[in-house]
Amino acid sequence: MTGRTSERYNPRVEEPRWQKAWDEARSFVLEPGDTREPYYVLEMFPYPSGRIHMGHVRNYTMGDVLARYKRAKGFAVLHPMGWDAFGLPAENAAMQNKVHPKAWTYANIATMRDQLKSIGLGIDWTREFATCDVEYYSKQQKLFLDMLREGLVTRRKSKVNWDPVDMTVLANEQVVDGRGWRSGAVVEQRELNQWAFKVSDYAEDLLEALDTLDHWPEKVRTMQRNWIGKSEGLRLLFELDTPKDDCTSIEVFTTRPDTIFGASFIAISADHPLAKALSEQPAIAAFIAETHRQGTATEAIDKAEKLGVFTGLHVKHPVKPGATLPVYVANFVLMDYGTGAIFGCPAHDQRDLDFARRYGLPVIPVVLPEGADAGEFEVEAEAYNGPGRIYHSDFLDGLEIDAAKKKIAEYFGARALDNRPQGTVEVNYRLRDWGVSRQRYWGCPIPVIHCENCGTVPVPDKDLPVVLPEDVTFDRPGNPLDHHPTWKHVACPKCGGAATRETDTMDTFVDSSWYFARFTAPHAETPTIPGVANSLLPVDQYIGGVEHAILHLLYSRFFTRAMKKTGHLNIEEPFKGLFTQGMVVHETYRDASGEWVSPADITISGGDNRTAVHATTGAAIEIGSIEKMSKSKKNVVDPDEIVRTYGADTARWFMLSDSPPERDVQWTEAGIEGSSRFLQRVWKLVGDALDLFGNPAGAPDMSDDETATIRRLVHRTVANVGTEIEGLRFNRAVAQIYELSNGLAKFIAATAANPTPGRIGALHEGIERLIQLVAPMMPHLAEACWAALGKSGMICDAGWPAADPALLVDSDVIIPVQVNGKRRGEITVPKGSPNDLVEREALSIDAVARMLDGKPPKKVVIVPDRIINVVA
Ligand code: ANZ
Ligand code: ZN
Repeated sequence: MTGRTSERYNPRVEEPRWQKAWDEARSFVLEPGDTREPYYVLEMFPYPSGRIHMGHVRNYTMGDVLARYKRAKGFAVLHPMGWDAFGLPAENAAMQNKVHPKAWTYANIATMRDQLKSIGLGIDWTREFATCDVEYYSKQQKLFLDMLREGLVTRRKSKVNWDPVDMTVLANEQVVDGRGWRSGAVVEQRELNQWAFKVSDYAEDLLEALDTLDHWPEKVRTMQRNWIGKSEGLRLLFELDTPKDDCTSIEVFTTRPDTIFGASFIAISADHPLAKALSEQPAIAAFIAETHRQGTATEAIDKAEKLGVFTGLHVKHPVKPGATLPVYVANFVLMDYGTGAIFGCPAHDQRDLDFARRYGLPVIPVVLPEGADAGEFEVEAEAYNGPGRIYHSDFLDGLEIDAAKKKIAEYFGARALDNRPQGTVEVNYRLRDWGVSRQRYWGCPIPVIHCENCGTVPVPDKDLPVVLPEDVTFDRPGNPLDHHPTWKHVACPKCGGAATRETDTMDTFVDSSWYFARFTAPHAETPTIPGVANSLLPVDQYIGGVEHAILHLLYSRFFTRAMKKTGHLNIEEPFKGLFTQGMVVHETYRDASGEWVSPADITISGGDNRTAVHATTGAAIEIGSIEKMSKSKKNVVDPDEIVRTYGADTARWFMLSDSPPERDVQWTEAGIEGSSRFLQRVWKLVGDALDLFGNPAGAPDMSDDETATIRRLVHRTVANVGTEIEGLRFNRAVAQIYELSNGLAKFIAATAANPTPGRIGALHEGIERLIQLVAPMMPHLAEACWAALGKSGMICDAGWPAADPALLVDSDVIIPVQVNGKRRGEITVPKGSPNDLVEREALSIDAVARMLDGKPPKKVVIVPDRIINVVA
C-alpha cells in the first residue's frame, strides 16, 4: 500500500498504534536461546516515586536509541526495565497518608510504567520486576546466606547516627546540622550490632580493576579511586614520657613520616581507648560528649572547626632527643581509620595548622619548595603540601620527599619500642565495610534468627523466603517489624527453642547491586542462571546519573565479585561501558512575593528583552536563573503534558538534539517547538517524495550532478550517524540528519522539475535512508513513514543500512602530474583514491604519454592527494 501523506502527522493517533504493534509482535523481547551476539543496554532503574520526570525521559531515550540501533545492527539486544522499589519514602507516605507502603509503591509503578510506555521505549517488558517483589528479594536473601557462608558478611558493633524520636538509624546524608532530617531531633551516636558486607576485603582488587574499565569516564574512575583511598604509610610508636596506667606508648598512622622533624603534637580520637581511660577528667569527658554530637559524617568533620583538649600527657620526640610533644584529644581524628591517632605537623597539613594556630603550638617547616630560600620560607595561613626537599631535619636533610619517607621508615623499622619495631610500613584504605542493617520495614528482611542458646542462626535455605508481613502499623516510632505481635517469634532452626527473627532489613543499595544480573533470568528459581548470566553480562552500556558514580557502582562491583565467589556468575566487572548523562535544566520564575511559579502558569513575551507575566492574574513575574528541574523551584515540565501536546517523538528528539548528552540540556518552549516542526518536516518530505513516486524509477545515474551530490550526502550521513550513535554523541547524529533532510528537500525540488528514472531511483534510496536513520530517535514517526512508503514489515525489524564506501570519499582532488620534475598536467580524482588508479589516470594524460614515448616509466612516485612524479 502506497499512500499519500498530505495530512499533518498526528502523534496522538500514531504513537499508541505503533506501541501496540510492537507489543503484539514482541519486537523487543529477547527470547531465551537467541544465538546472535548479545548486546546489553541498561539505564539505571527508577525509584517509583510517583511520576516520571524529564530527567527520566532523557536518560531512557538515550538508552533506547542505542538499543534500537544495536538491534538494527543485528545484535540480540537486552534492554530491560524494573523498579528500585524499597525505601523510606514509601514508609513516610504510609505515615502521612495512611496508605500501606506496598499499595503506594505498586500504584506508583503502575502509573510510571504507563508513562514510560507512552514514550515508546523499546523495552523487553517480559523481564520487568520490582525489588520489592517477593520473587526478587527472596533471591537476595539466598545471596545473603551464600555470602554469609563464604565469610563475606559479618555482624559487628559499629557506630551509627541514632534518631531518638524516630527511633531509627540515619544515614550520614540524613543528618542535617546534627539533627534528624525528619524529626529534627538532636542525633546521637550509638553503638549497635550491625550486619556488614566485607567490601574492604576487595579494596585492592576494586582499585586495580579500575584500570581495565577503559569505557568509563575518567572522572568516575578518579572518584572511585579517591573513595577507595589507598595510602601507603607508616605505623609509628611514640613513647609516653610517663606511662598512663598500663599504656606506655601511642601508635599513630602517618603517610608523611618524612615530616617527623616538624611534628609539634599528638592527637587521638575521642573514641581512642586512651581517651576513654582519661575521661575521669571532666574536661575530657565533656569534650568527648561534644564530639559525639558532631556525628560521623566525613563532610561534617571536614567543615567543623578543629577543636581539641589537652590530656596532660606528653610523648618523647622520636628523633629529637630530650624533646617532648603534647597529647590532645581532637575532633578531627577518626577512630576507624589508621590507628585513631596522629602526629600533627602543622607546616605541612592544613588541619594540623588550623589546630596549631588555635592552641599556640609550634609550626616548623621541614619541606622546602623548589627555588625557595631556606632562610625566608615561612608557613602562614596555608600549609604547604607540595613537593620539595627536606630541611631542618638532621639526617633527612637534602632528600626528596619519597627518599626521605623510605629512609625514615628504615630508621624506625630498625629500632624497637615495647618489644616490637618502632615503625612498620602499612597500606591503608579509606574504603569501609558496608553496613547494611536498617531498622526499617520497607526493605528486604535479613534472613537470620537470634537464639539464646545457639547465637545467630542463618535461616535454612528451605525456609526461604522470609516474607515481610503486611499487617503492620506505622502509628508509633521505630521499626514496625519489631512491634509486630507475632512475626519475629519463631522456633530456632538449630535447637527448636524459642527464638526471634532479625528485624533489620537491608539497605536499599543492596537491591540495586545485582538487579542487572537478575534481568538475565528474571523468573529463575535461583538468583541467576549462571550460564545465561555469563553470556549476557557484563552490561555493555550502562547509562545513568553521575550522583551514583561512587556508592552504587562500587557496591555493584563488589557484588559481582561476591556473586562470583558464591558461584552465581563468573565475570570480572558488571558494567563494561558507563555513560553519565547531564541533567535537564529550566529557567526559574518568581512572583513579587518571592514565591516560585510554574512555567505552565506564565506567559512570556519579547525577544531579546523577555518579560513574563502570570497567565491568569497578569501580575509581573521575575525570570530567574537556570536550574535543575525540581519540584521545590517549580521549574518543571510534566512529560505527560509534553507527550499529550507534541507527542513522544518530539520530546525524544529534543532531549537528544540540543546538547552533548554528558552536559545539561535546557528545556525551552522554542526548543520543543523546533523539534515538532522537524517531525512534521520529515513527514512532509515523505509526502512530497510519494507524489513523485508515480514516475518510473531506474538505477541512479552518477553522471547527473544532482544525483551524485545527494547520494554522497545520503551515504556519508548513514556512515556518520552510525558512528555518532556508537559513541553516544546523539546531538551530532541529529545535526547530520538535519543536514540530510535539507539536502533531500533540494533534491526533491530538482527531481520534481525533471523526474528522470535515475533521480526517482536516488530519491527512493534517500528517503528510505532518512527514515531508517531517524528511526531509533523518533520510532513512531519512522514506522508511520515506513508504512506510508509501502514497505513491508515494521522498520524496527528492517536492519541498519550500509553505506557504500565508494560514495564516502569526501570530494575530488586535483593532483599535479610531473614528468622528471616538470609539470605536464593534472588529474581530478576522488580524494584518497588508491595509487594504482591515480597512476593509471596520470599516465593517460596526453602530454605524459608523449614524454614516455610508448615506454613504461622507470618509476612513479605518488604523494597521495598531493603530487605525482613520473620518472621517464
Ligand atoms: C603526619 C602528617 C604530616 C600527615 C603531614 C599528613 C601531612 P590519607 O592520605 O588520607 O591516608 N590521619 C591518619 N589517621 C587519621 C585518622 N584516624 N583521622 C584523621 N586523620 C588521620 O591521610 C593520612 C594522613 O591523615 C596521616 O598522615 C595523618 O596525618 C592523618 F605533613 O601524619 B599525617
Ligand atoms: Zn537455638
